[in-house]
Amino acid sequence: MDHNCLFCKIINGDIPSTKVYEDEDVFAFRDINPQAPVHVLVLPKKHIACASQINAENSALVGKCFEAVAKIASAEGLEKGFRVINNCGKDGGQSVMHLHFHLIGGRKLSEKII
Ligand code: DGP
Repeated sequence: MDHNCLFCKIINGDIPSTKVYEDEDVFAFRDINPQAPVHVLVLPKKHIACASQINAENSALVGKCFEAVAKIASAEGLEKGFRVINNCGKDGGQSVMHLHFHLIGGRKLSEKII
């Protein structure tokens, strides 16, 4: 745990959140500023600052996050599809430096970024 990290504090229960999923390695909660009817942040419990820090030692946790994405999407009724977004670093628009994936859905999403 990084004691200066907002998301580590949420995972640890020091800051409240609306949890939607938890297992040994992954935690997921609703975004405070939802951009769609379903907007869940899915993250590894282990503090990894951003996607540029993914390596051979920790990449399995990314797979675990995407296993959770599939489970949450099913539980949230997103059979028609959804979008997963990761912002990395300053130019990528990342505001909280704990690796996380935005799971967004529940409506027809607008214009693609790429
Ligand atoms: P990003 O910009 O990709 O780093 O996304 C950070 C997201 O985290 C942003 O969509 C808002 C959300 N967020 C920030 N602080 C809190 C909080 O205290 N609680 C919850 N639930 N979400 C938060």
